[in-house]
Amino acid sequence: MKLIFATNNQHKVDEIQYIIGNEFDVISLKQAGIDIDIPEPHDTLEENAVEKSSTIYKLTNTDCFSEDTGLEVEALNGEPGVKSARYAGDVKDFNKNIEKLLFKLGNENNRKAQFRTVISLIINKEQHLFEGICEGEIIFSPTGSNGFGYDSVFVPTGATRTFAEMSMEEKNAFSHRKKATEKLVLFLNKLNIR
Ligand code: ITT
Ligand code: NA
Repeated sequence: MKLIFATNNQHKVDEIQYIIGNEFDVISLKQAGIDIDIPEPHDTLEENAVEKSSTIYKLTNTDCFSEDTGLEVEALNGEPGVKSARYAGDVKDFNKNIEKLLFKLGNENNRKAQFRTVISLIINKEQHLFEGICEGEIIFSPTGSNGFGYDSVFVPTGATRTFAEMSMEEKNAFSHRKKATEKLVLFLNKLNIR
C-alpha cells in the first residue's frame, strides 16, 4: 500500500518511516517531487492536519496522511500549541522558539507540558483522525543535540533525559508521534483484512 506523507518536515518523515518500517510504502512530499507550502490557517491541530491531508489529496488523488503536532504547556494555557512551528515569528527558527518558551516560563514551578500529535488519514475517500500524547516537563536550559524542534527542552514522564539526548528508538518508547502512528498502523492493518 502506497501512502503519501503530506509534510515538509524531514524529521517527521524519518521518525514515521522508522516506526512503520517496510509494512507500508510511505512516500514524503519530497520523494513524490511535490514542492508546496501547505497552509495551516486554523486554531486547532485537528483542523490543520485535515487541511494538510486534503490539500495533498486534491492535488494527487492518492491516499495520504498528514500530521500536526503541538507542544502544550500547562502554565502557558496550552501555548505554543498550534503555533509551535512559528511561536517566535514567521520564520521557523527553533532557537528563537525555545528562547521565547523559556523566557515566558521564567522561574515558573509548574513545568508540565505535553506533545500532542494529530494524524489525518485520507483513504478510500474517507478521512480519519488518530491522536498521540506524550506528557512531560520543560527543563530550564536546552540539553542534547539529537531530534528537532523542542526536543532539547522536553523530558518525558518516566525519563531523566531530554528527547534530544535520546536515540530515535528511545524517543519512540515515549513519543506522541509513535502513539499516533501506532493507531494509524492498527487501522490500516484492519482495512487490509477486509
Ligand atoms: P509540516 O507542517 O510540513 O508537517 P512543520 O514542521 O511545520 O511540518 P507542524 O506544523 O506540526 O510541523 O509544527 C509543529 C512544530 O513543533 C514543528 O515545527 C516542530 O519543530 C515542533 N515539533 C513537532 N514534533 C516535535 C517533536 O517530536 N519534538 C520536538 N518538537 C517537535
Ligand atoms: Na507546518
